[in-house]
Amino acid sequence: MNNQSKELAELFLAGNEKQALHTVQAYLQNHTKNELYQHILTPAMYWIGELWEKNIITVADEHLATAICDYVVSVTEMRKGEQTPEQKKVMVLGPEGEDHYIGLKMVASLFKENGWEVRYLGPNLPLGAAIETANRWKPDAIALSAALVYRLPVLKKYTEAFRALDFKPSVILGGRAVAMANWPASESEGVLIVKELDQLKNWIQTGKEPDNEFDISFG
Ligand code: B12
Repeated sequence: MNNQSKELAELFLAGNEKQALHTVQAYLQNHTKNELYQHILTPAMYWIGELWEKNIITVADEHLATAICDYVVSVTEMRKGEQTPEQKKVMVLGPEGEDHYIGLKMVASLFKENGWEVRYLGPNLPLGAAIETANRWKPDAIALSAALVYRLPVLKKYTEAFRALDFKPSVILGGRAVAMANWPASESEGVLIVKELDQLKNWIQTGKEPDNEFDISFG
């Protein structure tokens, strides 16, 4: 982990919201938001996860750190891009049972920065509610996140349901569990499996799909 991530993680754990925001804003003067999310905040939170797993910090420390991370992501989020009739739309959500949502917020922020209209529906959204909103709003894409490997079957269920919609939205899958999965490649037309935010940004800007060595089997 780099020094900036460590410094920020320590500020999160110390509950130092003001200094954390200051550090992030200074970093953003010569880096992109994508770099901040992927290279600074994500390693900081992963490190906090390790400290938590090893009982070096308590669950309360982790909650405090997460709340401050959530706060800095919200403050640094910026809407850019004109509202046009052709503006693309994305729905961003976590499936039922999934409580982790900082990554999802980063994804929503990246879409907004690139001029997409975003409906951020948060984590733990029942499938029926997601389908109902999708049918009403008809997004071009639906982005889903899973942090825990045992969530992958639920992710598969949501993906299949979204791909069965008559307007065929692209389904984008990401998150720690998805990045760690290493299953045999198979046909998954219209489903994009994204390991990190750089790949998402590239897809948003160029339409180029990630060239990962693995894929998730939907067979
Ligand atoms: C904070 C936290 C929590 C908080 C979440 C609150 C919140 N607001 O999100 C709370 C306390 C609720 C929680 C609960 C649990 N957690 Co937790 N949690 C974490 C922690 C410390 C940080 C998560 C985080 O914010 N990471 C930072 C974000 C930015 O990373 P990310 O989600 O991976 O996102 C990045 C990419 O993956 C990508 N991305 C993410 N989503 C998407 C989607 C798309 C479409 C795309 C393109 C990209 C993308 O973008 C991000 C940018 O880099 C992690 C540690 C870790 N390694 O992540 C543990 C961790 C994930 N949790 C863990 C566990 C075990 C749990 C619990 C089961 C604990 C328990 N016994 O109750 C529960 C399960 C809750 C549930 N039902 O989902 C374990 C999982 C271990 C495993 N074997 O899989 C971890 C790894 C901690 C650990 N080291 O043990 N957790």
